[in-house]
Amino acid sequence: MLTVRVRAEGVTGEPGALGVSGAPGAPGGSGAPGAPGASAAVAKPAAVDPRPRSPRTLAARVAAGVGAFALALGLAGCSAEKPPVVPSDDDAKVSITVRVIDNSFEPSDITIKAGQAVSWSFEGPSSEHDVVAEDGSFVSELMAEGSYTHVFDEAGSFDYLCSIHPEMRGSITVE
Ligand SMILES: [Cu+2]
Repeated sequence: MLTVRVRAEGVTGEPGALGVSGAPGAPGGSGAPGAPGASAAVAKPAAVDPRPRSPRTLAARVAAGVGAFALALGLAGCSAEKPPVVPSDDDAKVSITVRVIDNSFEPSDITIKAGQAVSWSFEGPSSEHDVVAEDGSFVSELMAEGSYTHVFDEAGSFDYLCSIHPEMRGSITVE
């Protein structure tokens, strides 16, 4: 290791000092002794290297595994966990309209009275979104435009989100 470092330093110094004549000689000279020197050097710490290498490999495997799990969970979250769509109450008189835009509900937290209707206006513009109540009481389809309306007959607090953008969250408080 030390010899390699010294040679490397010498090589780096030579090109600057010797200029053109040193340049072609330095790469060839450093490459030839460098390769066997490195392999020889690696052969000795090879017994030691597996320790740092195997953790790296394990870490890589774990990372890959985590990624696979995340993908699996993500896929499961998109397809399996979304409750069935609840038909929109299109004929209801809308009390409050929530804008659904990339990527938020505005306003995200609203308070209404029992019997009032909330309408979500899907405005995109670059992505489809949906409204999914955590208790499944109101669930829209993925939409890029149009609206979804739900009448809240019972008091309570209803949290909801967009199934493909978990950071899109909102809540309806019904008094
Ligand atoms: Cu969304």
